[in-house]
Amino acid sequence: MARILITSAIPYINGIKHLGNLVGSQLPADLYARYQRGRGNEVLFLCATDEHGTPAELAAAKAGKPVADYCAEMHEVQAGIAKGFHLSFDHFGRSSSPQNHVLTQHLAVKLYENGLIEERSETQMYSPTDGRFLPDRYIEGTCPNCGFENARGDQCDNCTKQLDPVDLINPRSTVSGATDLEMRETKHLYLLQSKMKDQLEEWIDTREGWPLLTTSIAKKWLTDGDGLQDRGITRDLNWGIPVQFDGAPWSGMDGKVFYVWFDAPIEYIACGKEWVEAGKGADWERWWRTDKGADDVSYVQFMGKDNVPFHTLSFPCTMLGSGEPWKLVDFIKSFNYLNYDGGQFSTSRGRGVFMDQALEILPADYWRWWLLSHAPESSDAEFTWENFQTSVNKDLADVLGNFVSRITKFCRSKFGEAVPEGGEYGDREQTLIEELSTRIRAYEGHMEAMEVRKSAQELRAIWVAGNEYLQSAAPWATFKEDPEQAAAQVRLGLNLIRLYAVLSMPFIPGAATQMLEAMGAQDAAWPGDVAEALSALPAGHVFTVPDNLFRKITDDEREDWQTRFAGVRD
Ligand code: B3M
Ligand code: ZN
Repeated sequence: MARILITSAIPYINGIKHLGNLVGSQLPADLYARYQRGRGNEVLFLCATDEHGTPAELAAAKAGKPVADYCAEMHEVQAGIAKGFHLSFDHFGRSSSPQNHVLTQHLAVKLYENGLIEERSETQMYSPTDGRFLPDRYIEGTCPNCGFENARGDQCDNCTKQLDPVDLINPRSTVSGATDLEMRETKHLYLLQSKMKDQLEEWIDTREGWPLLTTSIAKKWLTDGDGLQDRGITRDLNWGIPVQFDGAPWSGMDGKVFYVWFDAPIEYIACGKEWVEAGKGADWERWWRTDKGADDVSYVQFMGKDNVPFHTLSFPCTMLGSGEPWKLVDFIKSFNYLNYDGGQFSTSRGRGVFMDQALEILPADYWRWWLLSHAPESSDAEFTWENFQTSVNKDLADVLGNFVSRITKFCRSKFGEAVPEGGEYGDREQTLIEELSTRIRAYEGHMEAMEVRKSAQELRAIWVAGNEYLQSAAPWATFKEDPEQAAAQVRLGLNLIRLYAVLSMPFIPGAATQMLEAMGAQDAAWPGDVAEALSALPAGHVFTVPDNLFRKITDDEREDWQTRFAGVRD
């Protein structure tokens, strides 16, 4: 039994994520976790909310809440939605957890002791009125380029020019509106990534079978311009993991916290500790420390392409640079972007479908199926309502749903709600078994390789094969001349439902569970020999006819939703 550690990029705490975010990390990670569990492997699947940084502080201020309260509430909201989408995390942690505070501070000390963290002095905007240094996004003023009056310290939203706070005309604090800002000298910690360049390059070069999308991004950062840059890892914020703490080897860092991208990936590990301390697991080090058994763990990370540099360079720099035996990632599965109906999803303009809204209009499986079968793997992908309607109505309702409904209803009307005896399987059945054997092995290969779209295509072909069999065997016609043979065909069909449930569980866990329950199946083991799997439900085994598994999306609904999600969410 293999041991597989899976992490999904951890979603920012501010606000509810859209479907593009979901398909870029959490959903494919869940697909893989469910598949590996289905294969009988030991899986630890971790995710969390990413709670630090300016966006969290600003969102809390906008909501008129203390940031700790805001994060606690939003964590619950995101956890509830994740549950609604059947995301099967073993633990959904929080980057603001005490465990992450301890581990982040510990790793910073290790890096400092190893000469990989350095104090640097710089001048920065200070607001005497607010009594604090202001990060770029807390300063606004007039853009020197276009005259826009509300340009931010880091960028002008009107002309998009990248700015430095000192460039702004009449700068003011967005905290208090104060204009008496001055430049003052302050210290920050820098992670000396440049010193780790060779070690990181060697590590990346020795990763086997990494997708080009992943390695090319990492290589670009390693070699472009002057090569890998050192990075400031502290910020002047109140909310976050304090840089000044008991036992810190530096001083004068009061009022500063670690940069959100420094502590967020460390939360992957801290989440393992949270999992144990929540009473859900026994030993996190077995997964995370190579000196404690994690040597034979296979570790896979899922994320959108914009997160790749942090996971191929910054985080490995922290891990390797600590000199401690941390488990490093074995495979990074990264995704392109999902666009929405001719444009982009936009959180600020409320354009596109957000996770909570999706669940309000349709069950999770409909979304899971469309998103996964159209995952933006080799290029960006686009959500359109027409395409969504077609996929749901054809793949789910016409192919899978119809198969289940026809066979169970026909059996009930002719043989009652128990698997009929009938004769042996004949040629037609043998042909089907052979086709299914080939397809199931192909499906396994694609799932192992995390080829999400190809897996979905193969699964669909497996459903289609059953439908075509039913169409040609036509037990309703056979029944008139040869009820024995019709009974055997129905027995096969009912067994196929159970098999489909097992194979479909990673994609559509809601419907798959319904199918298993209707079949009264105790055994949901992954199929080895297909002929054997198709005799799991013996003659006499009792089942029930399930409610319709999927309903069709009407043209009216499609048009209605298209208008509703076109933009501007309140
Ligand atoms: N929260 C960015 C994102 O959600 C960031 C990922 C952190 S992974 C350690 O895209
Ligand atoms: Zn401007």
